[in-house]
Parts: sequence; structure tokens; C-alpha cells
Amino acid sequence: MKITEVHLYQHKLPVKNGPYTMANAQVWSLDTTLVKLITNTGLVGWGETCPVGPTYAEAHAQGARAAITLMAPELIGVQALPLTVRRKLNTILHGHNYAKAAIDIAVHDLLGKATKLSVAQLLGGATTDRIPSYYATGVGEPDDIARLAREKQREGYPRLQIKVGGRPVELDIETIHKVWEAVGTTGVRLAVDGNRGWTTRDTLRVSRECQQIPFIMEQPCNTIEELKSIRNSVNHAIYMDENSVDLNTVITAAGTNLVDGFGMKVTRLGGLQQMVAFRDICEARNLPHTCDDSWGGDIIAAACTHMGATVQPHLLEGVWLAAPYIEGHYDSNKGIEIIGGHIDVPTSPGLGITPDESLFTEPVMSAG
Ligand code: 0XW
Ligand code: MG
Repeated sequence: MKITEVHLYQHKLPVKNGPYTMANAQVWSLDTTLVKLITNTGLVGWGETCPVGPTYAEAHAQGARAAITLMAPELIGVQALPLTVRRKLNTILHGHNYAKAAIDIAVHDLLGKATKLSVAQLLGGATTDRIPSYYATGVGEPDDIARLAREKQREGYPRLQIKVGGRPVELDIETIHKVWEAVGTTGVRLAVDGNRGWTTRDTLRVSRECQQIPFIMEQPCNTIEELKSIRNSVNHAIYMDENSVDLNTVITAAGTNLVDGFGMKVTRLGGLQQMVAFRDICEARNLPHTCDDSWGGDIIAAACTHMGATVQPHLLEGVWLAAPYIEGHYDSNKGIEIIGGHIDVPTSPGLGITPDESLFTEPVMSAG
């Protein structure tokens, strides 16, 4: 099965009740990029990549489209097999994993449709048909975040991620204490995500002043060097998110005991094939992790869900989706939804999503 056409689409995803606020970004509307691959067998596969604004990671929407535009013509005639495609893409462009990921996801969708297997089956097999999600609050006033935390815990989320950073650290400390007062007795698990926004000084202070509150600290500081410097002085487990830019970094972080787990994004690593390697490295070291992306619609949501379903349940911290923060679905029949804090794993071949193409305007680029 060979790729005969590549089409690239741009689509807007406005944030419901926006903005969504993180330490380094405030977003009102996201600019997502979709890739459609067509093969000589007539099958169609979809991929997506959607950086959450240009300051969250070293990724931005126009960059994704420019990279895919560069690579697309050379995909024509290539076998729709993930490893073949990845190696081909690496001969055209160095890095830019987040753009390559959209193509990788579309290839998995194609392969699933061709073999009549779901993507979770292609990735090794789902361990369950319903997986846990987690809710990320955004940075906000301590009382508001505590109320939201209680509401989401009651909805059934087994884990909450409290966003902090980008403001006086005293407010973050107050927020953590108020959230704990609101949900501490419920058994819900807590992550506190600094999104690179704290200094090592802030991180040490938070850990000291919230010593009795069990949460994991996700990407508290900006650099790996800062994580190293606080690693042995904090009372809380450290998860790496934004710094884990590729498998090489993951191997070093896991192999040197720099972290206790990861917040992981499918597109940051380059797609599902790289995520399989990541999953297996974490399993070998007993490191828990999420399977997320930074934002996006049903295509990316399906990719994260299929991936998450293959992770050993005790190591899966949850699959975060943008679905609760955006209106509508690409596929009005089978959009990916979070119900009671959990997600049903699609079972149809490929990603299990058939987007309504009338939602997207004309392709911004076509090859083939
Ligand atoms: C909560 N997320 C998975 C979604 C946001 O885009 C950022 C991210 C994170 O954990 O940093
Ligand atoms: Mg994070």
C-alpha cells in the first residue's frame, strides 16, 4: 500500500470559556493542523498536530505546516508503513518531531484500516476498553481552582492536574492547600504542573510548605539542569514533561533516575511509533506516565486514547484530551469523549474516527 496523495488542512479550535491559562501561555483559540493521506488502494488516513500556542513548547502551528509542506512531495510512492515513513522523513528534515507526528498518526490510521485492526491493536493490544483521563485546571484564583477540583473529582476524574506558575508563588501554595482541603479525603490523585514556570527557589519552597500534601510535581522548572539541582532536595516525586523532547532525553532521564515519571505528548516524540518505544522504556523502569497531547481535536484524541489503552494500567497516569475545552467533534457519530473522567477506547479499524470534511476548508497544501 503506497501513499499517492497528501493533503494538509488548517482548522480553528476556539477554547470554551477561554482563556486556558498556563505559566507561559494564555490561549483563546488553537490553530490545529490535519493531514490526510490517500493510498493506491483507495484508503484514507488522518493525522493531526496542534501545539498549544507558540510558547508552550518549541513548536508552533505555522512551523508544523511548513515542515509538512516540505516533506509531503517526497512521501508520494512511499509504502504506508510507520518505520519506512519515519526513516524517509528523517532524510528530508532533521527534528521537527511534532510535524512528523501528524504523518505517523495518519500512517497508523491507514495501516489499521488496511488490516482491519484498531490502532490500539496495532500498537500491541489494548489492556482495557475504558481508560482513565485527568483534568487540568488552568492557573486561577485559589478558591476557584479548589471549587473546580471538587467538581471534577465528583464527575469521576481519578486524577487532577493543578496548573501553577507565572505569578507569585504564594498564590500557588495557597491554591495547593485549598485544593487539598477540597479533595484530600476523596482519594483523587494530584499533579501540580509548573509548566517550566517556577525557579528552583520557588520549587523548594512549595515542596517545603506543602510537605504533607501528596502530589507529583510536573515540570516545575525550565531546564534539565534545574531539575537535577532540586531532585534530591524536594519531598515530592518529579515528572518531566516539556523537557522530554525526544527518546534520547527520555532514556537519559529514566536511566539516571532524574525523574519518577513523565507527562508525555504523542506529537512531541514524533508520533505513535516513538510512543511505543517510550511506553516500553517506562515499563522496563516501572515509571508511570501520561499519554497526552498539548491540544487538538478528535484525531489526536483518538491517537492518545489508543496509545494509552496499551499501557499497563498501574503505569498509566491518564490520557488528557482537549475535548472538554472545545465545542463539537470532527466525527459527530464517534467523537472521543470523556464520560465520568474516563474514555471508551474505539474499536473500529484504524483510529476509529471519520471526520466530517465539510468542517475543514480547502486544503492549504496538496501533493500527489
Ligand atoms: C495538560 N496538558 C496535557 C494540556 C496542556 O496543553 C498542557 C499539558 C501539560 O501537561 O503540560
Ligand atoms: Mg505538563
